[in-house]
Amino acid sequence: MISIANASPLITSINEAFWAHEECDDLRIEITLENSSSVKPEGFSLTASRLGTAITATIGVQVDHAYRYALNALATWIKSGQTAISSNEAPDFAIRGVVEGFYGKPWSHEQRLRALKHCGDYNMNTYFLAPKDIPWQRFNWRSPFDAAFLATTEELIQQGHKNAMELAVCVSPGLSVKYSDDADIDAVVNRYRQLFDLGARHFGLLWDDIAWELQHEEDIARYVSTAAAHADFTNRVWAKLVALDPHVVLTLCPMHYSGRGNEPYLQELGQQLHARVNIMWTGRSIISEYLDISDAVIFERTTLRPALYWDNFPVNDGGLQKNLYIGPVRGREVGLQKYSSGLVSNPMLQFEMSQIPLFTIGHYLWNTAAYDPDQSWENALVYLIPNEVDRIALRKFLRTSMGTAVGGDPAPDLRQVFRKGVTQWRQGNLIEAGDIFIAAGNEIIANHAYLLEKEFSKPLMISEITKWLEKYLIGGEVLVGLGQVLKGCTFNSDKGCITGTPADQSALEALNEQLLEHRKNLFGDQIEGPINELIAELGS
Ligand code: LOG
Repeated sequence: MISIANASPLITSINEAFWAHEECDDLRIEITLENSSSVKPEGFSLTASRLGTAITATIGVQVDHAYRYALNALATWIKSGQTAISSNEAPDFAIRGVVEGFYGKPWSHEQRLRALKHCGDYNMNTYFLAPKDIPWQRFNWRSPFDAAFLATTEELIQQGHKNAMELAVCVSPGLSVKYSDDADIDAVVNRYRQLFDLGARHFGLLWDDIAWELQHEEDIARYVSTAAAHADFTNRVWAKLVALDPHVVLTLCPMHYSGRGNEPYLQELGQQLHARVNIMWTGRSIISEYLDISDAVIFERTTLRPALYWDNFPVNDGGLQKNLYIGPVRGREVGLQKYSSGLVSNPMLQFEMSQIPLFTIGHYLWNTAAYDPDQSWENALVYLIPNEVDRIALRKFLRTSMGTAVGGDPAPDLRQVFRKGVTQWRQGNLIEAGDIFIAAGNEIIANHAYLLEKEFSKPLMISEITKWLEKYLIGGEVLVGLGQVLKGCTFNSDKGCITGTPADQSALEALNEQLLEHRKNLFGDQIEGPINELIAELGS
């Protein structure tokens, strides 16, 4: 039972939605609200203590939705089993969240509803809805949203509010817009007004992945550059939008969204664009291994506002579909929030798997200095896979694809296997070396079978990674094969190298071929690399 005194309607709905998901039936939780002046915007103060099954908590917030972050902290503390807590926290980044902006099959409505709840759990506050391959987004943007779209979007907006999340629906007119045409301004504003009426207050206008040159005679006559057209069009939209409500937020994705941050387009756009419009930026590259302060400073000087990062991690669309980016986010600098208005992550096509990196991104955005990628990753698994045996099993698989997009070792455990195995074979202990690989391979084969059991507690996760699980099994079999070949070879101690028959060599080649044939990536190059070396050695 949870009772809360003096709550606003928003806090009440956040409270109800939150405890509907938490298992705390045996607890009596009493929460007192105080309007605390000691907390920062979006921060909270929380003191709580436990006496048997009775929990008494006092929460202070400046803005209502921050109450959700206090509840997250309260629930974490309850699970920790400690008897008292006293904390006063606030997020580092102002805008924290997701941009569903990838090419390919968008997330479903059900997934989005769940995403909004998850993002609330990750202390995020913003969800940009910007799926690329859906007609309403980039192709028929001139027509108003239809009733079916509005109905599902209203549900998303409300689910967002219950979870401290703002849904920012985006419009991408760039493929066919006539910048000088007022009718096109009205078309965009009409859509925003429809969303505004549903309760939306943050809107997106995206100019990414479009033609760089002006297309229409009227536009060429009116504008000196595409940047000038983008600034003018957006400013005209902004003027109408802000007339609806002075507190609205507009975020723009520029046409040049990656690079050094001092490109002429960005400079022109930044100088002409209304100061309150956010500009997105993916950093130095489309997929940036690092997002750092020195680049952020250049961007801010150029565009006269801090970057709102569109972070293309862990996205795996287009040519990246063979990869699963399921490691923690890395390479985002401590303190970056001082030079940035926020960061939103473009996730993978795989909704369930995306939750792992997103959880870690939530940690980073809340407190960059305290962010520990490896620890946060382990916490993500505890949050997502409560069953411990299943978690351990899935963890073994996950640790064969820890992501290379933002650094980190793709297969850290397998690296250790190869270190041990290769050390043995260099010393001439081929039987021991072979056994190491056979054991590792058999462990993978058994774990693969376990993950595919009907009773596995996370079937949705498994169904997203079927193709990678095929590769996982192949990897296990190849390791066993490698071990068997090694055990049949001899060590020539004069030359200090392994000798084998041509049949051994072609057996190894066949094993490598098996791995290469499968189109999904797993294990980094941990297996192929050493096998190739061994093939060369046998032939020398
Ligand atoms: C697209 C994005 C896509 C991503 C990764 C931005 C601003 N736009 O290169 O929709 O998911 O790359 O492929 C993009 O990043 N353009």
